[in-house]
Amino acid sequence: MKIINATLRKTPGLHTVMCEGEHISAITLQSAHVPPQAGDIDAQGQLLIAPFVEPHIHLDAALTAGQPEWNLSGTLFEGIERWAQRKETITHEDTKQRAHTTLRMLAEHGIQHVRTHVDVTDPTLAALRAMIEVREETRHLINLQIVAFPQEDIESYAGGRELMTLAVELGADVVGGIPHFENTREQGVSSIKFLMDLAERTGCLVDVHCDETDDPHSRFLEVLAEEARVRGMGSRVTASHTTAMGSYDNAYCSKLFRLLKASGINFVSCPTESIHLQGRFDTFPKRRGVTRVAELDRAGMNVCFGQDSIKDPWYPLGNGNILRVLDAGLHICHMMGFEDLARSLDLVTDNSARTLDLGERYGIAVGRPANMLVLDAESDYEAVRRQAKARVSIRGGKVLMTRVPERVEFS
Ligand code: 17E
Ligand code: FE2
Repeated sequence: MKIINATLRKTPGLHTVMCEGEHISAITLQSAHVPPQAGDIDAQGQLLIAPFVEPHIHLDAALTAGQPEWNLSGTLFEGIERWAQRKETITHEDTKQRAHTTLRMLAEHGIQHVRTHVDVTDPTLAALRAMIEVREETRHLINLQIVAFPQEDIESYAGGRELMTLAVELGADVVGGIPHFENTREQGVSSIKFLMDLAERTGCLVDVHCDETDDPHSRFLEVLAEEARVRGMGSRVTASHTTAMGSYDNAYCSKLFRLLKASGINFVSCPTESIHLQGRFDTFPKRRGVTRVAELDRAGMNVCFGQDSIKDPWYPLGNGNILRVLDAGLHICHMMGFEDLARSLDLVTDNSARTLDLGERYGIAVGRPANMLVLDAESDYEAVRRQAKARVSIRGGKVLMTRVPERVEFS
């Protein structure tokens, strides 16, 4: 396979990218636009990028909004209650079917790597067992990482530690946590020590729902970062949400940032989700309830954007389009300066791939898997402004999907 007339991010000129089998075999700079020959994919000067990444979604809960009741307060806590009701009725087939439908939506939007949290506070682990099958059944579309996520806590839930351990034995890739939701601060701290031990022992990655609250006293991030630093595990550890950081005062944050940087951990922000769920206990002025994305980024830390939900008890909208989240996130996080816009796709591609620890399994470079998108835009700026879609999605050196651009005709 050969892709011609491609614009690569951060590299001037038009390029030809050759694939052999499932890998990229050559990348050459063209001296001019070249005419297509039979079988070539002509990027027509538009961006050829590594696939979009979804670093944070809850596939087990997707498409269950309103079942059996809607979240009327819009809080995280009512979401957890509504989900506990729906969880009683989940089945293996129901979970698989909703996960397959949702993954297809993600693939349609050019996503080829997904990290999903799956609730393991269920004595039967029904959703986890289903998702492990889905991970195999969807390999042609995407690579799926499964997080053992203790939605109703590790320490405050009966058998929580055993369920986490069993989930990893059954094949979870990543260890999760939710320290801010444990009954006490001490349980939050001990849940982090437990989950870091589990990950270190088993070689799993770590992704913790951490301080997803507007409570400025929720300070589990420092505990997670220090555990990661001391164990030398930073690049394998992610703190998701960290919305309390939007409420920390600057004096504390300036000390915290020193530790965060030394730890080398990754950050995921879900800006559409957080702008919806947080700020719910404020009147006016009302907090944005989102972590310090621009500040983390400017301090040289790795931060990316995720969707979190599609039509679930926490969030009623969503459609798989990560550029919608990028658009909203850039607004919410005050990242609309030209320099931010001009590299905005980092937040949904390279930074997310680093969070997922994909290493050489990701990126447009010789020897790496031939997974790529031709986007309907010539720059990051235009891609986010126009909510550009993937025209072609290439996976393993073959065309996975093509999109016929919509045509508008005035009469
Ligand atoms: N569970 C949770 O604790 N937080 C969220 N944002 C979602 C599920 C979607
Ligand atoms: Fe989440």
